Amino acid sequence: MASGTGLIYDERMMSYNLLWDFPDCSIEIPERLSASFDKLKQYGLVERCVQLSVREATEEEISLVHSEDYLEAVKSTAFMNVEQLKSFSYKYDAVYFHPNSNHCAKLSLGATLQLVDAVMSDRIRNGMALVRPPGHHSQKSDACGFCIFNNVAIAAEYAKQRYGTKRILIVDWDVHHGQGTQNTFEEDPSVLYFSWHRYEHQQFWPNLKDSDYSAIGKGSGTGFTINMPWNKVGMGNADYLAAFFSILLPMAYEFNPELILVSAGFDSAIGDPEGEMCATPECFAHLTQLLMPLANGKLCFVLEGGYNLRSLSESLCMTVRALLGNPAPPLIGQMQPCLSAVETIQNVRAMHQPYWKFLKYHEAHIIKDPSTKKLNFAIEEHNFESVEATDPEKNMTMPSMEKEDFDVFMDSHMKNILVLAPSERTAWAGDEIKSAKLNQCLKVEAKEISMEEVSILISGGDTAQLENKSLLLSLGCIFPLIDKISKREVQNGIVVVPTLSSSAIAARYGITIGASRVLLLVVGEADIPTDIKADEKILVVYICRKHDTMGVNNYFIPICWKEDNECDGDLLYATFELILPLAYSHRPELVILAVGGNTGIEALALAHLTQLLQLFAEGQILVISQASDLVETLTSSLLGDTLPAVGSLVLNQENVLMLMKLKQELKQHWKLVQNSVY
Ligand code: Q9C
Ligand code: ZN
Repeated sequence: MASGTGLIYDERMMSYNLLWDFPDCSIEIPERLSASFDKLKQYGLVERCVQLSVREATEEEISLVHSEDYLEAVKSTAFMNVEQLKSFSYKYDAVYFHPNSNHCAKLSLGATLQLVDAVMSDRIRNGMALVRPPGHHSQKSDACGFCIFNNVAIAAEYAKQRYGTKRILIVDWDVHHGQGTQNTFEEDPSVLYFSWHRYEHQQFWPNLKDSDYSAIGKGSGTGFTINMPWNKVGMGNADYLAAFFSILLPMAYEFNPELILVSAGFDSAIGDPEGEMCATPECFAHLTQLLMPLANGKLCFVLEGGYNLRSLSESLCMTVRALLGNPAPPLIGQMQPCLSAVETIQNVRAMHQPYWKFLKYHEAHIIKDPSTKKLNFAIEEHNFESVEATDPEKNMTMPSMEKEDFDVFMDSHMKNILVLAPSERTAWAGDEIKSAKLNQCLKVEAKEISMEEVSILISGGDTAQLENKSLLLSLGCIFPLIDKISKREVQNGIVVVPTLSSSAIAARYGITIGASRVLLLVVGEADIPTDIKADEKILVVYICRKHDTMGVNNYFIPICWKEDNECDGDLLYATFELILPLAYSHRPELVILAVGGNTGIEALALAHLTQLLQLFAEGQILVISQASDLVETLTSSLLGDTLPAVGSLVLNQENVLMLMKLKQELKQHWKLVQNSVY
């Protein structure tokens, strides 16, 4: 299995800059690279990465996307004086040339291809290329928007040609539309291109109709271009997450890419003068971690934009930390997408519905005139006070914030969110099980638990089950694991038990030793005591085949599946549509996943779920498994190994319709569940 995170940085890419007064381009400065690299050093991330060297791309490689004439024209700029450079630059939109531009553009592309080579040949698992010039605006025969050669588009063609890669996902999270990349692949079904971008109904640069949600690709590539236009500024963590849950992730899982290229622009982060968005740096750790279960972990990040040096460097560090396997810090801010974001999401889903089974069952209505819709929303648009009043970061998103104030905000914000990861990743307790993976984990001794100790955890009528001897034995393994996790001596744990009923008591125990909120996800059958169903500190999602709708409320959510279906697809669908939004809203400080023996769900699908649940509580999760044959796979997921794709993703219509109904009931209370205006 490939391991390690590659990092590419080379000072030579700082050797060009703007030589005349040209406000459109003044923000694209060499310090963007050095500031990013310095911050990586400061956080000790550079030495944790595998440093890769840079090379110049060849003309043949450039020609994978660009025309001969354009290549020659760019070459000629190396010998121009300032006047000539100026008039050459003005033939294009928002780009400047310098005598070193050609050399740097070749290094920038070469760095990108080095990263792709290292990932595709399994020398590393994933990586980040710090490059300039950026690439995603550049076209076959045009420079544009600070971009000269389209690094990511060429990388995709290169991977297809050199490695026979059949499905490539490009995630363009830069705040501008990568129209150059879109144009390259608009008729190509082997490349799924996703871009979100500031759009403001075409008022924002590059002001193209083709950046709207209605541009979905052409010919056999129809359905393989996904545009998410943001029609308001101020989009934040909840909006970005909602876009991933509602659109990108379901489509990406269905597409099943062999490689993911990320056009990683950080002008979509808070404080950026171009984007004017509000996502905080740790949001990029979450977005990264959400992509890591895909493509067998083969992720290549390539820098695009990002013009607030502080925000750029912090966000980039968060991304690299995630690539290295560190759990993401919890996200701040109110977990509610704004109305404008939800309108965009609904329109994109409606456009793509004919092409993707994961989108097939949704509201297919397009909202043409957004101003006439005013439904169901507490927040109509971001008003910069949507961060909770109790948050010390209140008002952080003021667009007029001075640089000094912004740095003060960032200093305190980063100090608040960064915690030291436990030195040990995974612990286990219980009887010996044959599992090679468990040998890589810390064994924790079980302890004796008395009935009295347990009976104070659950009230009244539910104590009867405590007579059960095996329950006490199970808890004797579970409690020490939760102790270790909560003391941060380990990050996560796994245990095999005969009955899942211990899981509800485990959740309560987590609360008593200090977690403010727990997420308990049960897949299989378990007795959930009434007082735990009613406990607002414990969000219980209970996925089963038998109906247990007693005591349903916003904190006890049964998802009852129809008998005799295989449910791998349904489980993933439920994960994106419901479980992840619920969990982000609840903000658990401990996650407990309990899985039964005969759930009809493949181990691999459960492993994906296990990996995704590590997005919460800084990865503090306890897996309670009824079946010992799941242990190897689930432990591997807890250890952060890469996962193969889930085999078949069949959706059962009945289950999907049931989920949609459930969403309708829950969205009033759990706002992140809402992804249509209805
Ligand atoms: N009045 C990247 O982020 N702005 N490029 C032009 C015209 C150009 C951004 C404004 C922004 C280019 C890679
Ligand atoms: Zn950009």
